[in-house]
Amino acid sequence: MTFPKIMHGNQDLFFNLKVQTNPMAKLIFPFVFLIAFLIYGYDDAFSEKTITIPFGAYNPELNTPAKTWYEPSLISVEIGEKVTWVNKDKEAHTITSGKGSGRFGWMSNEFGESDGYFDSGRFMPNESWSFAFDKKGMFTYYCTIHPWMEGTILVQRGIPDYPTDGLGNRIEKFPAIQFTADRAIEADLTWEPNVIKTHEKIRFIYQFYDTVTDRNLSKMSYDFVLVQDGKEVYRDSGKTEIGGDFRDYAFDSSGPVLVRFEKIQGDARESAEGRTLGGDIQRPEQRTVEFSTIIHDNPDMAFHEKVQTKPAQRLELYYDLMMVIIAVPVVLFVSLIFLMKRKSKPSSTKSSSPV
Ligand SMILES: [Cu+2]
Repeated sequence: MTFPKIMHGNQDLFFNLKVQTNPMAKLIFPFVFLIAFLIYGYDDAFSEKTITIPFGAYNPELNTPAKTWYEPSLISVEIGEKVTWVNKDKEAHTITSGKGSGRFGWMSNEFGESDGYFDSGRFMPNESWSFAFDKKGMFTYYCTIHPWMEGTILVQRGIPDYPTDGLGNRIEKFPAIQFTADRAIEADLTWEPNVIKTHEKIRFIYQFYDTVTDRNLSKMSYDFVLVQDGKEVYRDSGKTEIGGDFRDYAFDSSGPVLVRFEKIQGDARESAEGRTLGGDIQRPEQRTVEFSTIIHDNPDMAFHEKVQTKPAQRLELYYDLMMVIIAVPVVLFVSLIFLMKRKSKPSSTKSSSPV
């Protein structure tokens, strides 16, 4: 379990101060949630799959509550994963690899053909039988007693339970860190879930740091780019806010992916960092960092999540708002003192010059 580096040093003092003010708190709480999720939200990648033989499977007429002979009749598992069949019918059945007779084949004395990969033998009502698949492929099976009962198991390459880079090397800890070519900026990147599957919402969370001062750099503009098979599948420009920034994305296809940040720079007008890290960058390619990882096929084929979102609200507006809220009273207060001093001066000269 790795703890994400969201804040550096005195940054969290600033963070806490901001949380106490109401509109800011509303926006920062999702970030706090996010951090909590990162720490506790590890989900188990490996689980055992169960297939039920429903009541009525013994009857090929389909006039029983059974809608399929094996429920579900098609599932996808990973290599090494165990599948358990539970007999909820009133008769004994078998799980035998090979080809069944089809719905009506039994009428013409076809009883299916076993291929010898696996065979449960007869197992009785309320009993179960398990098999761990050790090779990739599509495997059909049937019941030797009721050959119209057919099912299919799709066995896919295993998904590691740890994150890797694009070459399959294990990423030991998050955030992953990269530096720009000019060594001016450190980019920290975490993604959740750590192991990425297709059709599932992935959250990329990142921060930029000044390599000299180790300060968290807010208000840095950048392009966030995802590249798969040499093609850009997503591009969005953004600006880091307090504590960093994030993007959500769901991948359609599996394979290696590049997560790239381009043209990372500050705004010269806005901050001291801006002057050193922003302004006129001669060669924007010097301000690119690239991370890589692998997208795995989602074994849950019924699952589709279409997400391509970015933070709904920008903190920037609130920065400006805070500036007004703080700056206006300060200016008023200072000018009030100034006015009082000016008023007191002429009155003193008046009284001291009666002649
Ligand atoms: Cu059977």
